[in-house]
Amino acid sequence: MKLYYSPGACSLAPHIVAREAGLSLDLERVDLASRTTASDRSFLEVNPKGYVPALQVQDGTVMTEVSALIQYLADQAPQAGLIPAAGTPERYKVLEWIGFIATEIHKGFGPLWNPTTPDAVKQATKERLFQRFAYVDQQLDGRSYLTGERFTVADAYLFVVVNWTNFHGLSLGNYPNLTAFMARVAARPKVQESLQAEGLLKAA
Ligand SMILES: N[C@@H](CCC(=O)N[C@@H](CS)C(=O)NCC(=O)O)C(=O)O
Repeated sequence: MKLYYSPGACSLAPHIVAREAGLSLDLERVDLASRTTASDRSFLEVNPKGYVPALQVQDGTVMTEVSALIQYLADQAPQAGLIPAAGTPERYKVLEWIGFIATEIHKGFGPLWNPTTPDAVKQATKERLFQRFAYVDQQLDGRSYLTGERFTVADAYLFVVVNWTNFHGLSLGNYPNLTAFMARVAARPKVQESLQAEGLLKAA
């Protein structure tokens, strides 16, 4: 399998899930500005939507959308326990979190990435994100991960998007449970490996 990624982007979520699942994964970097892959191919030929992540699986099929990829990868290695079995109430709880993270947090950052966004809109965007962080912080009270003591694909996704606070100067100071969660996930060996592979950590 090959994952098309950009360092630190939402493609880091399927990257982490693949490593946590023990799956073998090739990585190909994408320059999002020019939409060109590291092998000098137009990325639009890979994913006509033009954004990462894209995952090319064994038979050559290309799959896209973080929400689909993290479930697909976790389902390839059920023994890793990264997602509850399909059809169980626990699975729907993880799906609920994935939906929340995708639409309220991942896309909630959107205006902050656009240099032409007016300051007032940026401020409103930050306030809305803080409301979402407050909810997550409350949900994490007394538990290590979103659904309890077991790390799931939803935790990988949450970690990646909340990490963007570092790019936009958003403090997590008011959210101690979320802050502890970020440190807990960052300390996982497979997360460290993923960050290192994307050039986001200095080699030891
Ligand atoms: N709906 C897509 C959104 C993916 C997305 O937002 N990708 C960003 C990086 S995090 C990107 O590649 N942006 C560049 C662009 O849209 O041109 C998903 O959930 O996978």
